[in-house]
Amino acid sequence: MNNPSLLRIAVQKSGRLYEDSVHLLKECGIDLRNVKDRLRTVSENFPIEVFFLRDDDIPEYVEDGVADIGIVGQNVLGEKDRKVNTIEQLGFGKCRLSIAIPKAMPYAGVASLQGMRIATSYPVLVGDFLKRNNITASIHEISGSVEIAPGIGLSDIVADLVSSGGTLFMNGLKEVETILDSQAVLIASNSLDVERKIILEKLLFRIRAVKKANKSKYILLNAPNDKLPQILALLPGMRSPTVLPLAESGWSSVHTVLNEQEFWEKIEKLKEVGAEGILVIPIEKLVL
Ligand code: PRT
Ligand code: ZN
Repeated sequence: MNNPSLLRIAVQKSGRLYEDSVHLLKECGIDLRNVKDRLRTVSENFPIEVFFLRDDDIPEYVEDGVADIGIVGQNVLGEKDRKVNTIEQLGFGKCRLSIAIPKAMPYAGVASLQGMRIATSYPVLVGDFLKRNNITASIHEISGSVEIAPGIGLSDIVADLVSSGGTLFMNGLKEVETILDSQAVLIASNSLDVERKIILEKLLFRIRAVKKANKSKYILLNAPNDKLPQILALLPGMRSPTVLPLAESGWSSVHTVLNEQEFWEKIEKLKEVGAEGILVIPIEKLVL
């Protein structure tokens, strides 16, 4: 019998998602000791048990209820087509599944893919893409080193994951179509009992606080009082910015939280309207 008071999470055992997955759990305040070289571990301060698995197997384990939740790339999820719920995008493991062709090959849109031999580890996603676009092409499923396939005559073109584009470039290939944009997501079984749902809610609450914190910065700046209206007009704040008098009369200290996306633009504008001594501090957790 499984201990019903533990939420079982499946994460990648080693590979590109391992570090970020374990880091996220740790940022959520979950103690995981001796995770290296272990297949499972139970946290000492949160009711969670972690299973370390190959990423390809995670959707199946979660569908079957062997694990309650899991962290996996949307690319794997799309390829495996398992009945699980996607409950949160996690913002790491970002990549795209793209079609790439030899640099010298002419390309005039998807019609150019007609009749091609495509090497890929994602036959389902690629097959769907071809069908949507009314293209007939042959798919050669290979499990790794896809990018060398055209060079050794195994295929004409490839469909593979791309992040920086460096691997394609080094193999003389160019990206021509994006099939899927992907990132790591939290998935959950359809049949969680009430007790595990409650633990999952607690975990999700923490994950969202960590994500918000990672996207935000705490800003402190000094402002001459006569410039305060213009400075405050630039700042959103959570309620409103905090304004405190400085020891030097005529000056105030302004504290607020800024979103990562608008950060640089705001900082430049704040300087233009008279803000000085701008201090930027990372936020560990943000609970709204
Ligand atoms: O052993 P296991 O089966 O668990 O791992 P794996 O070898 O199948 O997967 P792994 O660890 O390579 O990747 C795990 C997940 O990371 C993937 O399923 C994606 O969701 C995500 N991810 C993010 C990537 C990449 N970025 C990525 N760049 N997965 C693979 N790549 C490979 C790509 O296949 C190509 O070979 O990196 C190369 C391209 O990278 P760039 O930067 O040169 O474009
Ligand atoms: Zn894998």
